[in-house]
Amino acid sequence: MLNRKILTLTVTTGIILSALGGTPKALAASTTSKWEEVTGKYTKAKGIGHFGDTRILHTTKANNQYYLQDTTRGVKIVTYDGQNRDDIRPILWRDTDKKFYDAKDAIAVDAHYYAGVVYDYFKEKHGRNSYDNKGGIIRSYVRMGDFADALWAGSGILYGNGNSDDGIQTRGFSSALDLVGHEFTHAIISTSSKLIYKNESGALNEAIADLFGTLIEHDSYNKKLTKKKANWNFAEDVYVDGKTFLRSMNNPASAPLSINSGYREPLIDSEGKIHTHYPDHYSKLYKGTEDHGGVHFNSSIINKASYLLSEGGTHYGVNVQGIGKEKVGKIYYLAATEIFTENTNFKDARLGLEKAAKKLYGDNSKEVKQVQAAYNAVGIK
Ligand SMILES: [Ca+2]
Ligand SMILES: [Ca+2]
Ligand SMILES: [Zn+2]
Repeated sequence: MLNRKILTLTVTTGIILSALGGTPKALAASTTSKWEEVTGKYTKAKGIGHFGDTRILHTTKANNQYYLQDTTRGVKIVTYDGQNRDDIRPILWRDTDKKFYDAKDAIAVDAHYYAGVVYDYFKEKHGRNSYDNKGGIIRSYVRMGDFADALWAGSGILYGNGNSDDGIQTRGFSSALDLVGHEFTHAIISTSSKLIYKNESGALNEAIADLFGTLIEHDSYNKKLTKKKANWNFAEDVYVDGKTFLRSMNNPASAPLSINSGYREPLIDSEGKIHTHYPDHYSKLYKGTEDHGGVHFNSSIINKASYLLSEGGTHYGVNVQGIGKEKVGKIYYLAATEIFTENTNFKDARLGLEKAAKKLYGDNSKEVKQVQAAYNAVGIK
């Protein structure tokens, strides 16, 4: 029943269930009172994820079982089993022989391992200790039954098993590192700028989540943690066909609108304008009430600007010289955690990013000029 409820909510909100959309009551109750905990001995174990990579897992040994509880990062990182039940009774994911090698383990292995990768990225690159910068417990919750989505639910990340709804086969939603990073970034925003999940501030929230998910994917590839080449598409690893993706940061129009369950073609806004592709310019902004005011749609305008700022290019006749992923990460991180506020809109976002770039690189730096160029290119002036 609860799964059904979550499913209904996520169908209307797209890929995440936001703070504004609300957390299902039963889930909120179980996150505060029923998350299982164990005390025991720190132990390294191994597991195999969705793509066959063997991962080192940090676990806790207790009662001759090995639990997915990593006490080496922040307070801890824990991964729970939803047991494909209709109600929520999270128990720690466990194994008896330290080898999380069964096919059913893959979703838990990837969730647990990638939570650590994401934690490490923000610690190393931005000095942040977990999403709240206080070492907050990172909870992942997998085996949610027939539920094809991932979401940040206020106190944990929930990953669906995947299914073949809409004729498109999806695998466990913890399989995509960019998606794991995306949900974790929502958690960071929820404890810092608190961008309201509606209209432009909500789309900005979505875009920042896409950006860090993608930067983490690239960082992971550079560190050789994964063999799969990094890219600027989003959530592609979830799709079994190997070619579908949810969104594209470099070429928003290349992602099919129909994939995101929040949008059905044609998307018609309150001014009667028909939207057939994700927008890459402010003149293509969706104005309407679907999906909290198009938060997973209008985010593509910011996504394109973020991509241009990193990699460069000419867009609508405006040339942008890329400053690279490291600097883009620093500028957006500073803006998202210290400059943006709950109501920051796209124009404020440009100003906030300029401010961040000035603080980091100087008032007349090329970085500031390229922030301006990237936002000029997508029509945000
Ligand atoms: Ca085993
Ligand atoms: Ca990707
Ligand atoms: Zn999201």
